[in-house]
Amino acid sequence: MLLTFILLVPLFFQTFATPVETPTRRLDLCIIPSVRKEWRSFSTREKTEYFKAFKCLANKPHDKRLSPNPPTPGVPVNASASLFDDLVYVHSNQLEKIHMSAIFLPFHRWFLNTVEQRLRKDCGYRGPMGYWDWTKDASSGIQKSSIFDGNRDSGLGSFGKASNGFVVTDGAWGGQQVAYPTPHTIVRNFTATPFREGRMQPEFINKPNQNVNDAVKVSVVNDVVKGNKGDFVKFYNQFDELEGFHSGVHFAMGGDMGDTSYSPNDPLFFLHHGMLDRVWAMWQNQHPSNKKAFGGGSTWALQSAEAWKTFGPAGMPPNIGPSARIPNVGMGDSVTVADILDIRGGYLCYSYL
Ligand SMILES: *[C@@H]1O[C@H](CO)[C@@H](O)[C@H](O)[C@H]1NC(C)=O
Ligand SMILES: *[C@@H]1O[C@H](CO)[C@@H](O)[C@H](O)[C@H]1NC(C)=O
Ligand SMILES: [Cu+2]
Repeated sequence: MLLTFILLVPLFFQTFATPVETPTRRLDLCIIPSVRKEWRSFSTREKTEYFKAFKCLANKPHDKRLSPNPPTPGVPVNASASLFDDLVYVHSNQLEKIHMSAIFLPFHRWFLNTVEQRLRKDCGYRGPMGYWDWTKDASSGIQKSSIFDGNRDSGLGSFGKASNGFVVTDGAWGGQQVAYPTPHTIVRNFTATPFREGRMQPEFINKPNQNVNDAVKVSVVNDVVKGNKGDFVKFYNQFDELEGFHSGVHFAMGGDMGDTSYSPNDPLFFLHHGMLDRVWAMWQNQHPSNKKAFGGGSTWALQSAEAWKTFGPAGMPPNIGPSARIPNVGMGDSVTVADILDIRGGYLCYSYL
């Protein structure tokens, strides 16, 4: 204890002696982690502040640092779009590199943190970040979750109506204009059986009748978290099974959430991915050999049914390790996977309640 103190004190002062902000990364101590909590434990005021901050990003001008190389196919950068849209663009830009590949979890951890930092620095947001623990809704049906609240200031909004193309008209984000891939307002078209309804090419699907409410059960999450000791590839293959809780929830929501490239248009994305990041952190905390475990393919195997069968979610070679750089598309810090493996590791500083 005393030794720890002696070692930490000089480090503490050194942190203040060197500039805290650098163009690439911060290396300060994580003394007061920012909190991420379940959406239902936000107060109404906290929910309202959360959406106010997102709307603030949607009212900020385009950030010229956004630098796709190359641009998302068929979707050039729109200089009249907002800072919020820029962040959505970052997610769309490297579709097949950052989904169903080893870097999926690190990229999305970095992405959530980058959005959080923009909410705080550009929009003065001081509240918590959130997650949607869908395991709480598995038995009643996720579409009946109380999170789909239509309140204009504090609600995530409900589902659109068929007669109106499933456009979301209520909640704080209903009617909000987003720019990518083309200007629109968000859509949610729910089905509990997205694979039976062809929302993913059938050649990749092993369980066409999978019901999303079976994929989000607490027992499913427990299996993923408690198993796969020390083996990131095995863990991630089970975590991101195509019919599982990650893709299952996206495709079940349909509309914007069902679009792998542009799903962050719907603020539900950030709560869903908060939960996914939390599940990864739970696995990391389950065993010392899980903490720094990382590896796998660098691009998705969704190019052919054969590649998918061979490689699965953890992706195709060339393989990458912790020194791989997270593609930031000019936005946010440029960091490696190693920098974000610990959510309280200095560069990142948050914790899940
Ligand atoms: C660019 O974004 C603005 C603001 O959302 C929108 O009005 C405009 O139509 C967009 N242009 C294109 C070509 O999509
Ligand atoms: C809504 O989902 C159903 C079933 O998956 C599909 O047939 C329909 O085309 C979708 N409609 C819209 C507007 O997305
Ligand atoms: Cu994604």
